[in-house]
Amino acid sequence: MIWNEAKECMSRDEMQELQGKRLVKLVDRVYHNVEFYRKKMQNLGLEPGDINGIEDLHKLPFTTKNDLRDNYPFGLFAVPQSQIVRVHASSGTTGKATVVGYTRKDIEIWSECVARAFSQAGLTRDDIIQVAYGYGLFTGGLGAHYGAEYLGATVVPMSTGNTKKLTTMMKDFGATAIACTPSYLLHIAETLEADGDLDQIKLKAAICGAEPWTEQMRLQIEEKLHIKAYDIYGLSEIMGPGVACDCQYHKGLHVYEDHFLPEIVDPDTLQPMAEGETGELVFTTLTKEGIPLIRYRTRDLTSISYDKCDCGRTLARISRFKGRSDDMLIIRGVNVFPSQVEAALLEMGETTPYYLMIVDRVDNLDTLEVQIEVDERFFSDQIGELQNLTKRVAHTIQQAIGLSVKVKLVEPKTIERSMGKAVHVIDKRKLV
Ligand code: DLL
Repeated sequence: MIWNEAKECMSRDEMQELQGKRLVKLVDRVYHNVEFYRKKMQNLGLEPGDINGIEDLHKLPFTTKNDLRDNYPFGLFAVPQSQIVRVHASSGTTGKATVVGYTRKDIEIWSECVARAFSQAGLTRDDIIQVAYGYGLFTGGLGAHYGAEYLGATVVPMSTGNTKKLTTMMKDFGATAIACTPSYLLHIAETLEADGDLDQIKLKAAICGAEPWTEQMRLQIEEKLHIKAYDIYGLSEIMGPGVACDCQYHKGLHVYEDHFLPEIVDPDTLQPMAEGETGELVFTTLTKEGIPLIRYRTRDLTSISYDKCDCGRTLARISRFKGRSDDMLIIRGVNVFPSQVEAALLEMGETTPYYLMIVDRVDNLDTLEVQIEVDERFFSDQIGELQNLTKRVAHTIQQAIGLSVKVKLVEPKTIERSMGKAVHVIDKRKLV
């Protein structure tokens, strides 16, 4: 059992003392090893000696996703590349990915955090866990995998894509838990239902995250599959899955704040907000070696509370997410920025810059259609050319965002012009 009273039930004073000590060390480390932070601190007239505890956190500069992109690929790493044992990457706001690196110790702490999350979901070494997050540069698959192994459970590394095989193995292996996105789990549930297999499975828990979902959707999953579903949160820049997870009381997600120091700030003024108020979640990684980040702006909107949970944990709790303060979409678990589509179209130069992304959910799977205006001549007698261009555009967008898309080329002036900010996205998904 990974449940660790020493870490998860500390008094607030003890936790803050631990965080303060770790913060002091972290600031010293980044100042001496990461030019980006040294310069940022020097510009603010700060030296490591000015940071003596978490009461000094507000003096430190913020970090954004763009800072990672500007220092692509390894510019923010705080250790020589020889100490990095793995990299992961996620989408940036334009073409370049944001790359993160892990030392051996980072992987160990990450695995422990995910194991703590699984443990909160009641899982132990006796469980058989199917990991159905994508494996690869995305942190979901390997993150959940290492956490499940750390717990001592039996891991079935399914990844995504072959639902029939997944449901067959779920039955044959007697899987007791699954880790995947909530929308994919609903799709899996429907597949089981359609095949009349719902009573053939031994599933008891699901650990779902990587995309926004509602409490109603969690209850729907529980009811359909007769299981308990838990909400796991994380982001690649901070680590991956396992930054926070809810427990059996579902009263917010416990943040593993011995490693990730949370703050809530006003996304416009960047001023700290009071307990219970909704704002942007910001994290400082207290123990990361590979790519430690100071006051990283997640863009995720939530609130925080510090009172003790019914489960006994005293860890800070964040409420279910209320959206983002930027325009990032999460489609089939993949982070997509409209600006990526725009940049790809502009670079291609064969269409107009007028486009509209329509996101929907069909049979619990996200779909993306991109409508783009093209020159009138394609609609006269050049049907073949229109089809060829459609294929080329689809390929270009697919390469840019890493997701298959349906492209519909439309005549000039079809897409509604906006008086204010251009509307590039219609998100029809209803998070039931
Ligand atoms: O999605 C890591 C992850 C994998 C988390 C598997 C949970 C399970 P990124 O691809 O970097 O990392 O995307 C991070 O996804 O800033 C949120 O906007 C969103 N997100 C992640 N978990 C949740 C959740 C992974 N439980 C971005 N609820 C984050 C709502 C979530 N949004």
